[in-house]
Amino acid sequence: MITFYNHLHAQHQGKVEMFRGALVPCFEVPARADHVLAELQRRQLGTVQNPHTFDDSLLTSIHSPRYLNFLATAWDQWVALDPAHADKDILPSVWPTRTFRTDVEPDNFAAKVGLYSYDAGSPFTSGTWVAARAGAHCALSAAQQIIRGDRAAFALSRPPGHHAGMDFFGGYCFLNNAALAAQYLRNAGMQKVAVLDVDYHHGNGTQAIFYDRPDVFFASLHGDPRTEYPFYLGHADECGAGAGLGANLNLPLARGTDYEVWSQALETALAAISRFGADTLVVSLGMDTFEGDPISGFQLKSDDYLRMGERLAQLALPTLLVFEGGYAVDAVGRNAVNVLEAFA
Ligand code: OKP
Ligand code: ZN
Repeated sequence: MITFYNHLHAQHQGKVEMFRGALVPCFEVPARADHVLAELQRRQLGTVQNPHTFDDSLLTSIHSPRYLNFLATAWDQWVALDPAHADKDILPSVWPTRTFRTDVEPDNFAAKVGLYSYDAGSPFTSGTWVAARAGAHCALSAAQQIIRGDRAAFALSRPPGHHAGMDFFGGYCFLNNAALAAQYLRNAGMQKVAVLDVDYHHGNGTQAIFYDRPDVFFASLHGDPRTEYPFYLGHADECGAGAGLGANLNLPLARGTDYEVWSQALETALAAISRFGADTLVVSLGMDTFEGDPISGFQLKSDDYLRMGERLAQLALPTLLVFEGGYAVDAVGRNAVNVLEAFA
C-alpha cells in the first residue's frame, strides 16, 4: 500500500490549548506522525511519497472561499497586529453563538478567529496553513491513487481533519482531509462513496459537510457525545436530511467500550455501508480508541487493530485510509501500522 506522507506536517506545532481554565501543552504533536512513519518504514509496508500538489480551487469543493482566505492570511494578520505575536499561537476567545450573525465577516481579528472556529483547544500557528494544505494534498494524492486503480492508499498527515467543517476549524482540525478525498473520488466518477470514521471522537465536520447528500454515506463509531468531545453532534438520531436522509449513521458508545462491543458496532456500520452500495471506502483512521490514549475513553488493545484492518479489508472495496487522532504517542505507530499491515 502506498503512503502519502505530509513532509510539512511539523510546520504545524501548537504550543498550548485551553483545558480546564489553563493553557496546557498540546496533545496533538508532530511526534505522532513521525512515529507512524518510522513504524511503516521498519515493517517495510510499501512506498512512502510526498504528496502531489493540487490546485487550491479543489479545496473550495468542501470549504467556503472566505474561510480558506482566512486560513491563508490569518498568521500575517495576527503578526501585523503586534510583532510580539510571532511567538504566540492564535487561540479564539469570542464566538457567535445562537442569535448572532455569521454572514458578516467582522474586521476585528479576534472576532474573525471566533467566527471561523468552535473551540479554544486548536491553536493556529505560523505554519498551520502550509501544513494543513499539504495534508489536504496527501488525502487528494491518495484519492488519485485509488482512481488510478490501486486497491488501497494511506494519507499520513497531521493536523487531523474530521472536525473541520465547511467554514470552521476546531478539534485540532483545519481542512477536512477525508471529506476532500471523498469529493475528489466523486468528481473522478465514483458514484457512491462511504466515509467510515473510527476515530474516538465524532467526525462532526465530515457529517455536516455531507449531511444532505445521498452520494456520500457517513458512518461513525465514537464516544457518546453526551459525555465526550465534540459534545454537540454525533447522536444516534442524526440520520441525514433531505436527499441525504438515511445516508448518515452514528453509533455512539459508552466510555470504557472494548473491542468486543466496538466490533459489534463496526458490523452494524459495515452492513449499512453494504446496503448503501458503496463503490469506494474512505476511513477516517483515528487511533485514539486505544486503551492508553490520554484524552479518550475506549479500551482497544494493540492486537485489536490487526482484527480491525482484517475486517476492513474483507469489504473488498477500494479503500483510502486517512490518519486522524491518536495521542498515546509511543503506541500510535504500532497501532496504526497494525491496521495497515492486516489490511494489506
Ligand atoms: C481530535 B481528533 C483534551 C481536550 C480535547 C479536543 C479533542 C480533539 C480530538 N484536553 N480537545 O478527533 O482526534
Ligand atoms: Zn479523536
